[in-house]
Amino acid sequence: MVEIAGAGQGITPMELAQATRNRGMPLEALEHDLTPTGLHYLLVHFDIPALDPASWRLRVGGNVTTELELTLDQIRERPAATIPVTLECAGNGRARLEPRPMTQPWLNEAVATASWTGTPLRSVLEEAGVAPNTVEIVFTGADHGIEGGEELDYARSLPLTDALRAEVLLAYEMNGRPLEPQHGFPLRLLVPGWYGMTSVKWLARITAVTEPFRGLHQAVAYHYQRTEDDDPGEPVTRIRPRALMIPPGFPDFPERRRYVDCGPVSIRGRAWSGSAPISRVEVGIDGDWFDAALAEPVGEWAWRGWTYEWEAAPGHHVLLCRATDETGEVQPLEQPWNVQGVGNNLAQEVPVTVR
Ligand SMILES: Nc1nc2c(c(=O)[nH]1)N[C@H]1C(S)=C(S)[C@@H](COP(=O)(O)O)O[C@H]1N2
Ligand SMILES: [Mo]
Repeated sequence: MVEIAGAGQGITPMELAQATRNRGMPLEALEHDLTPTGLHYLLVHFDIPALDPASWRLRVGGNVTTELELTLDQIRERPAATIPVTLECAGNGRARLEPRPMTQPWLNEAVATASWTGTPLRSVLEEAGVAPNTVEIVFTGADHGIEGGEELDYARSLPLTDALRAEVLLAYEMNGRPLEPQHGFPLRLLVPGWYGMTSVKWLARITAVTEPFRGLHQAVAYHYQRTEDDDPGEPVTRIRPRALMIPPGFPDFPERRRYVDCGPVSIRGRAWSGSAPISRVEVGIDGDWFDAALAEPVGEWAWRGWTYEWEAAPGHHVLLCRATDETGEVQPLEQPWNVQGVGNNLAQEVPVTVR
């Protein structure tokens, strides 16, 4: 399904068309605890649907005792929760893989943190009365297209136990305002801790099912496939640990190499993991590793800041950073290659010239 670039093959017009539709978060925006909405990364497979909130309905059905049809106002009247959540695209880091899987060519910037407001999914499922033999809940978006040779709506499922977790929201506000069209207006699923594909935008239907959902975005896409032909791969689920630094100093244009003055340089960034809290961030300088100081997390499901004070000596240097979470998982220093280019949390590398 995903083609692999040939040796030395540059970015193709198809990849460029993806990249100009799907923006990343400029890494200097790691400065903000909560990413301003206009700087939040964006990923849209098909077209952004224009949905009329007056006629839009959320339909809840399938293996339930009571089918529901909810208006946006009815959803907004339900109990609400607001939580900061770090979202990251499973394809983040893809364009740094060698050879390169040829779809949305993210470098490191497909991540952001917003404050999301919505109603817990659990209470809606309880009201519908999910029948006991239900295995998964399927979430279908209002967007439609062709992918993998098949015409379909964007749709993903969650095991029932994950769907019932308290932090899973049906979100209608981002950073205190109604969702922008590109982020799923009027309503999206928000699954903290999981890679972004799980958080279905432009939500139209929620369906309880008795067999695992086999839709393309669930059963084929978002798998850690080692080979295209004989390995379906393990499904992509929670976000792997990652630290990113704000590239220090200032850049040149268009190369974006960094320049700093010699002396003390404060290196700062953010780190997150979808499985467990971040326990350690290390900064690599010309091959040696040093512990960074950790700030309080922005929230249970959001990134935490870190800083390292570097005494910069004149010359060319390579800075790296890597995170470890409380499960002991640490970012790799060699690429975790796979066919679809998902979950590449290879440590970030920033070349710097000190003047
Ligand atoms: N309906 C629908 N939901 C979707 C997508 C999509 O294309 N259609 N993209 C998914 C992917 S791959 C990601 S990474 C996140 C991105 O969310 P954002 O654009 O709000 O940052 O939305 C997810 N939800
Ligand atoms: Mo994604």
